[in-house]
Amino acid sequence: MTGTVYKSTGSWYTVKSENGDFLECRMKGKFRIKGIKSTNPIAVGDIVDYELEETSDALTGTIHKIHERKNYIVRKSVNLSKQIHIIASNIDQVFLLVTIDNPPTTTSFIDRFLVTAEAYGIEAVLIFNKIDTLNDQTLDDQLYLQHIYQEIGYKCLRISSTENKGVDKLKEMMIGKVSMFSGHSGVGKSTLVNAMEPSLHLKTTVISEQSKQGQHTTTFAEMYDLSFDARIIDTPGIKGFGIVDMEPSEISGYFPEFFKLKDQCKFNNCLHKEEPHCAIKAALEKDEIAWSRYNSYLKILEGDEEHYRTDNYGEDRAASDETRK
Ligand SMILES: Nc1nc2c(ncn2[C@@H]2O[C@H](COP(=O)(O)OP(=O)(O)OP(=O)(O)O)[C@@H](O)[C@H]2O)c(=O)[nH]1
Ligand SMILES: [Mg+2]
Ligand SMILES: [Zn+2]
Repeated sequence: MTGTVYKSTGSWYTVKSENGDFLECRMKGKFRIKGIKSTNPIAVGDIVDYELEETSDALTGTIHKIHERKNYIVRKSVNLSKQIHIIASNIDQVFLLVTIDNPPTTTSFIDRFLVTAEAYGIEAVLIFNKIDTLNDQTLDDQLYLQHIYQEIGYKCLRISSTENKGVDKLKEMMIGKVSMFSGHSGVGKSTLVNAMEPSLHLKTTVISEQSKQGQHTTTFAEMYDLSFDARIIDTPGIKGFGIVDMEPSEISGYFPEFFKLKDQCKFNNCLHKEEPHCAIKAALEKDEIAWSRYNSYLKILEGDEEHYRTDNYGEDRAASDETRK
């Protein structure tokens, strides 16, 4: 039998069968995807084959095959093994929720996320959430950020999940698709799912008054069928985003505004650092490329890891704050 993984808690997977029933399944044997070593062999969104298993008290299943993934999105775990964690698979688009100050989202975090989405060929859309909370200063910051990303070509939405502003436009973009919400803890991912589908009553928690950080309320990625022919994967908040190893020469290809110009650099192996006649540096000087983007690029090039606090992906973290650019 074939079904889709809607939730994974580590050892158990909730699978939706083709006729719409949900079944708790375990994994049989070991799964490896060619070349990658992930902390989770099966991810939400995976299409799997399973067999029914009747025990004395419950009907469960065992998964014995994962169908080839159309795509998947991963982040690197920061424990020593440098394993990767598959956040979700077979998704049509990913929405990154950004808040300006409650909690703060850095451009470095946004850019790491976007680079990963580009690398895995998944369309990313930015959602500026909590627009109802903006004051004069933070409104300027928000509009400036939106301007930067729109210029590059990323779609941006302005939403208030609690006041239901901008939600209809988002729903329209989700029809007929599998979407994923990502972003720091506390940006309002689950609140936004509730705004679209109040009957789900997903758990949400106020952010900490003191630290301005979320409280890691959602603990497992989970997919939900929505009443308007859409599916959404709500995910646990992520603190930092480790980029899966890339060759230095390929990184600028995942910055669309760099990619457009790089043929005009004098050297075809230009890394856009100190090289003469670099089209990217020239564009930067003319303010045609944002400094925040260039700084993110340099950080990724240097292999700078973002530092992490504990989040819900079960990894060891070094506690350190990212600074907002
Ligand atoms: N004012 C305002 N508050 C919001 C908005 N969206 C979410 N919140 C609040 O932000 C807090 C955190 O929301 P959650 O939905 O739990 O955040 P989350 O992104 O799911 O967090 P994790 O599950 O921890 O990753 C809650 O108190 C929400 O009510 C919004 O648009 N405006
Ligand atoms: Mg949540
Ligand atoms: Zn260059």
